[in-house]
Amino acid sequence: MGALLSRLYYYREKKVIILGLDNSGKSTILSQLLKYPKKKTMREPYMPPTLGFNMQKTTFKNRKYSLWDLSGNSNIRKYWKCYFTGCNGVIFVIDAADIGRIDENIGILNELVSDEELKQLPFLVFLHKFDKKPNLELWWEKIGEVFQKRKHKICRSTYKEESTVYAGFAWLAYEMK
Ligand SMILES: Nc1nc2c(ncn2[C@@H]2O[C@H](COP(=O)(O)OP(=O)(O)OP(=O)(O)O)[C@@H](O)[C@H]2O)c(=O)[nH]1
Ligand SMILES: [Mg+2]
Repeated sequence: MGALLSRLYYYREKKVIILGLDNSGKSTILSQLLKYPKKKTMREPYMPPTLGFNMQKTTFKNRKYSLWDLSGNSNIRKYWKCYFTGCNGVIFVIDAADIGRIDENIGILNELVSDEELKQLPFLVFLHKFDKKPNLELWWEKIGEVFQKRKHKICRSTYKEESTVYAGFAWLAYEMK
């Protein structure tokens, strides 16, 4: 009976929220995940800023997910919390080429990491737009300080390479088991 229940839980749809500052690349990453397992590289995406949120369902390696892409607009961020309930994992997307927003990113990450509803959840951080050759080491150091021993993974990503996004998501999927 216990084995059956844990199997049912394993295959139950998991809720993932995709957070990050405006223009960081959340909707682009969502569209990459929706294309899984196609390996065709994207053209430079035309993505208008998300208004409110965009929820899409997908299947990744035989398991179902609802992916909640929330707007990063500063007026909308205060409403992110409304979407935390029932969440199983968090993706945080950073425009790693925008070094001028490092403090803003780290401040928000600190708030998220200490949020009661997100406390037990695995965090996947994408250092996005690495095609622009950002200084990733600086980000790694700062983000490492935020998480310390807490469960997280940092992956670089770009619209030019789906495989990096899939590898990161595979880690999150495993941790949400
Ligand atoms: N160079 C480069 N540009 C990218 C990449 N991914 C996305 N972009 C561009 O970055 C801009 C923002 O991408 P979005 O995916 O809309 O960002 P977002 O985080 O959803 O933004 P909001 O909805 O406003 O919160 C778009 O103009 C994309 O074309 C990438 O890997 N490299
Ligand atoms: Mg968006």
